[in-house]
Amino acid sequence: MINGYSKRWWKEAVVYQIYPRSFQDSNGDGIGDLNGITSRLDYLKNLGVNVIWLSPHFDSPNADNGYDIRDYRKVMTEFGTMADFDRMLAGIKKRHMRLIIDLVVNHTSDEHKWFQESRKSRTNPYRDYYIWRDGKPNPNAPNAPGTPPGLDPPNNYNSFFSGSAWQWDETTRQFYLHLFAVKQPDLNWENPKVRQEVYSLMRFWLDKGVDGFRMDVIPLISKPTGLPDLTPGQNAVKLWANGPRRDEFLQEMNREVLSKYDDMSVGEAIGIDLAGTHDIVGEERHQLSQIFNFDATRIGNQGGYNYRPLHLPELKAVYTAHATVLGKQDWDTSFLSNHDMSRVVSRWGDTSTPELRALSAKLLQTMVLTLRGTAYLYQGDELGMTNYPWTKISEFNDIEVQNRFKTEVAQGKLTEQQLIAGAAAYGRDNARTPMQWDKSSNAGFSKGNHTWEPVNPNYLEINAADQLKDPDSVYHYNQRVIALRRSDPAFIYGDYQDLDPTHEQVFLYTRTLGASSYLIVLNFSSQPIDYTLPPGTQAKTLKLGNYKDSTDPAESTTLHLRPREARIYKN
Ligand code: TEU
Ligand code: CA
Repeated sequence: MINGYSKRWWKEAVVYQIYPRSFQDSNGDGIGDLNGITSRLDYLKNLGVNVIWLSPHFDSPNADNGYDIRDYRKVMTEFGTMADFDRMLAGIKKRHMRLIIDLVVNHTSDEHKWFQESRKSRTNPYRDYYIWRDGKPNPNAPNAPGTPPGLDPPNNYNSFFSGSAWQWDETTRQFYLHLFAVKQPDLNWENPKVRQEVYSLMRFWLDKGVDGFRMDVIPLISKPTGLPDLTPGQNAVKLWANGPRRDEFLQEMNREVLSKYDDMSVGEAIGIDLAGTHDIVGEERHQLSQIFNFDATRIGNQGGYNYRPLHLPELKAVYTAHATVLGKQDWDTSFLSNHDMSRVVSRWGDTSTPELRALSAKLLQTMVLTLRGTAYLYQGDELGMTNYPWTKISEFNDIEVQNRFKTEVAQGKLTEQQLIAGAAAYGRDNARTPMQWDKSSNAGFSKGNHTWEPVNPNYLEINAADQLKDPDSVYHYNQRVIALRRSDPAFIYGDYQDLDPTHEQVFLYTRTLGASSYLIVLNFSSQPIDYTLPPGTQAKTLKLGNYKDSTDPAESTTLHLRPREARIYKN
């Protein structure tokens, strides 16, 4: 035990998320692949990350870029073969890194053989692998495309990807549930056969040497009893994420699989608030190791792609709440980005000049790497990669954008320009443009003449090759912060305290473990600030900063902070 926490490898990890489609193409088809990842393992090892989270690599028709799985035991053809996977895994292990893969078992692809069988007849043995219901008679039914005259869907649930969450199937004249795309039918976890199929596929990958799972929308697996209509104003995701058998299923998964391996599990816990976190991650609950709780990253979200500007005290309040509500039995995560979000430096940094962009990227990564919990970095953030300059609806690959265009824009709820502006600022495609490796064509991502997402034209200014040669680059700065974090357990198991919760520009907090205490100072504004430390606060030895030099002598009580300046002091 350290400071009341049990010591675990996954608590000390710095995880790097790879979205394989956009990481490195090795065969010139413009799509990233597993051999491409293998060719970049030294880059990751040298960065200092020690766990890789691989977004889905399984066989998929890519309705949702791999989050619609057609065969859980087959590698997606575009990504390579099982031999390529084994070679990648061996390369990861050889470098003393670990691999967690993406477990997407709330739903499958509609092309999965289970669903192909399920939809054949109401008596098919696979029928109850999914959630089928009769429609509700309604003589005035709007007869939406694909639904029969005189019937409404079984209830009023809407999909995350626009439109009803129910799809009519003419063959058996019932609707099936899909909380996401039509091509992503929800599995029926009430069916013990489904659960055993999931546990079996989990063992298949764990027995190959995989070190655990990121679990896609895992709180949604237990559907509300009777699938009742949502009442006006009711939060659908909260209802779906807190079903009656969720914890029972997760405890069964832990008992039958997770507890039998030295693995980690991180749940993508949409719909779970801080108060509900212990139920899933508490060590005595024997469910998951940790969850992604989106309190921080969803700050300012006003629905869809509408966000208020970041108000720093609101963000600080989230971290203090986590530090006070979560006990020593509950492990947290620290992240600001993933494949479902815009680039964090464009979202919460200043990209108006190359200098401010680099400073902002370093500042944001400093925060992720010094807050409480397992740290997660998203591919490209270690370079300060930015949003792409989207201009047309047709440029967006994301089904979320395309479906909003087909529904909300078609229905006049928002204009095409509004959708383009929203998706350009906050859409998921921003995180999915190809990694920017060097100045060669397609930023070194692909030797092909077409890439599946456009390469950001700023690859000439932002690319790994240039940054590997520049000791003051965002990449090397990340390397130094990761090394500092790894050098002292205070950053892992230390207590957290916010020393100035109301300040609107400066984030000032400590990480303390016994005699070891660090002061982290972050100027979130692009203006210089003469910041007087709260009484009794010390800034003794500057260990690391995102400016080349420090203007303030040791033990200063007023810090002359420069725009987007980050400093880590050891006291
Ligand atoms: O994301 C679930 C999820 O909540 C996101 O769809 C989010 O609501 C949305 O993107 C906000 O813009 C997981 C995966 O991370 C995502 O890539 C998949 O599309 C989704 O589940 C379905 O598998
Ligand atoms: Ca390829």
